Amino acid sequence: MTYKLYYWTGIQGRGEFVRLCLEDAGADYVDVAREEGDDVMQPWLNGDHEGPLPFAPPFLTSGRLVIAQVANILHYLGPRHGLVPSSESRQLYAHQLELTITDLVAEVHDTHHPVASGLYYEDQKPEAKRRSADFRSSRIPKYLSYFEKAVERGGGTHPLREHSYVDLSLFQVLAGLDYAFPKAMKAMSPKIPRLRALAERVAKRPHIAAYLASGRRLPFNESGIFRHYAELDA
Ligand SMILES: N[C@@H](CCC(=O)N[C@@H](CS)C(=O)NCC(=O)O)C(=O)O
Repeated sequence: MTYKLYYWTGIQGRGEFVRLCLEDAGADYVDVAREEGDDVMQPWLNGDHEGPLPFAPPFLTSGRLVIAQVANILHYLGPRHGLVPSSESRQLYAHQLELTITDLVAEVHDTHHPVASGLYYEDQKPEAKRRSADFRSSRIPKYLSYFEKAVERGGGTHPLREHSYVDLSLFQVLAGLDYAFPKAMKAMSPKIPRLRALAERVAKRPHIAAYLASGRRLPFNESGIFRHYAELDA
């Protein structure tokens, strides 16, 4: 069965967390908007389809299923592709960690759009600067120390004691934060050795290494979630 992933073209965005899972699994999938354009998603968002109604991309179809919300999509894909442990308690913990990553991603978005998503960055620069200063000094350390501790508790290499979709998402979080806030992340790095090692291992996984070297992996840019504005990393 071929999965269909729906996500905005031109950016990694939140779709990338799903792509990394599909790529690592070697799953058969189509990145539909990249083939047919962003307009292909509109009927789904307007509710012109049967079944569950997605609020926003990314969403995934699998046969008759329509699944939205990154953490929910990964909660569905994980057990099907051996990317989460089999016990209920471990799956709940994986989902909990992924929801925490979702919270972090929303805060990353708000560093450059603290007032309104519908306004340009240029229309909210003073607020973005203020928000980013707090994000760098308080939120990056709090989130990354938490995930570092989770890896430590999982035995030192994975939060779930084995490779899982959470590892893939943590790789993406570090890659994105390194791009957006290189100075802050340089200062943070000595405090997160286990997370750094985890990200290096993920990048070397054969399917992930092949994906990262492919044209399917778009570069980060200033339209996505993780944006580099030097003034926000000052
Ligand atoms: N919590 C959702 C957030 C989804 C989301 O905000 N998607 C963005 C693109 S990255 C979007 O298109 N939002 C439209 C909107 O919020 O109006 C998830 O993790 O999937």
